[in-house]
Amino acid sequence: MKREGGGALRRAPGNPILTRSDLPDIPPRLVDATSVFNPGAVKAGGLTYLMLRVQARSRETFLVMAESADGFLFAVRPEIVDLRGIGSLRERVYHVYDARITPLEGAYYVMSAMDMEGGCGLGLARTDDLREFRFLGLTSTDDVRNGVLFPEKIGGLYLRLERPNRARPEGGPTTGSEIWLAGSDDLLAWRRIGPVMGGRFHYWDEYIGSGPPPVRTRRGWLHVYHGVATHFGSASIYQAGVVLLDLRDPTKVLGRSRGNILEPREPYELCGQVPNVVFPSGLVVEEFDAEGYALPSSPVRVYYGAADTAVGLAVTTVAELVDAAGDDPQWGQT
Ligand code: BMA
Repeated sequence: MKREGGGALRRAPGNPILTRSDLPDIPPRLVDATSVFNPGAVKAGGLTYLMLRVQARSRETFLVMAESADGFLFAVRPEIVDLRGIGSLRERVYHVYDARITPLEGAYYVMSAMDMEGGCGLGLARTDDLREFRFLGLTSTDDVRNGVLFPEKIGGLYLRLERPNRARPEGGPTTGSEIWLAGSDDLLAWRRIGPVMGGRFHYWDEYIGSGPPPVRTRRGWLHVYHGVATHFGSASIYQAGVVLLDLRDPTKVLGRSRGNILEPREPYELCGQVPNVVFPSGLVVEEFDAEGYALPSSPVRVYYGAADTAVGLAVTTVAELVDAAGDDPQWGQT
C-alpha cells in the first residue's frame, strides 16, 4: 500500500481532536454550538491552552478556552472569553476570531482578526494567566488579517507578520497575496517595514497568510503559513506550508516549502462549513536549548481549523519543518 505522507505534518490519531459535540452549552448565547476551529495555542506551566473560535447558530463568533495536560485531549472551559475593555472601542466589532497567542516578556499576547464596518482589523489583548484577558486596542488602520507577534523584540522593535487584504476574489472575503513585516515601539501603533513573501500564482499558495507565531531555531525563524489555491474555479483550497526567515532580518526568506506540508484529505477537512480547508493557527514546540532556540529533535504540535468546522492536530519535529522549508525560496516567484 502506498504510504500516506510526504508532507512534514502527520495527523494525530484522535483527529479531529475537537468538534462541536465537545462544546459545553454556555447559555444564553452559546447553545448547541455549530462549529469550533482555528485555535490559537500556547504552552504554559506544563499545560497546553487553546483559544477556540466557536460559532453559534446565530453565526456569532465566540472565543472559548480549552486546556490539556498532554496536548491531545482537551477540556473546554464552560465560559466565553471576555476581552475586558473591548466595549469601549468606537468602532462596532462584529466578530473577533483566529486568535494567535504569543508569549512575550512574561505575559501572553493575543492578536485576533476583528470584522468591523470598514473591513478587518487586528485587535490585541493581554493576559498573565490565560484566564483574565484585557483588550489593549485596535492595532491596525487598514484592512488586514493574520497578524502574528514575534515572541521577542528584534533590533529594539516589537515585530509582527501581517497580511494586508488587497484582493477580493469573486464571491469571497477580502484576502491578500503578500505577508509583510511590521514594527512597533508599544505594540499598539504599527508601521510596515517591508514585504516578506508573495503568493505563487498558479500553484498551491496563491493567496497567503501567516499561521501561528514564528519559532526561533538556530537556522532561522520557522514559520508555518497558509496558502490558498483558487485556480480550480469551484472552491478555494486552504493548505499549510512552511518558511524559514532570517533571525535578524525576518523580511529575508531563507527557505520556503515548494509544496504544501498539509492539505485537505480527510473527510473532516474536505467537508464542512467551508469545504477544503486546513488552517494552521496554533503551534507548540516542546523543547528549547538553554539559549531559547527550539531543539531540532523537539516534538511540534500544530493545531489547525478543519473545514471551518472542527479542530485538527498534526505532529512533526522542528528538524522536519526546517527540512521542509529548505526548498528553493525563489521557486514559482519568477
Ligand atoms: C479565511 C479566514 C479564516 C477561514 C478561512 C477559510 O479567509 O476567514 O478564518 O478559516 O478563510 O474559510
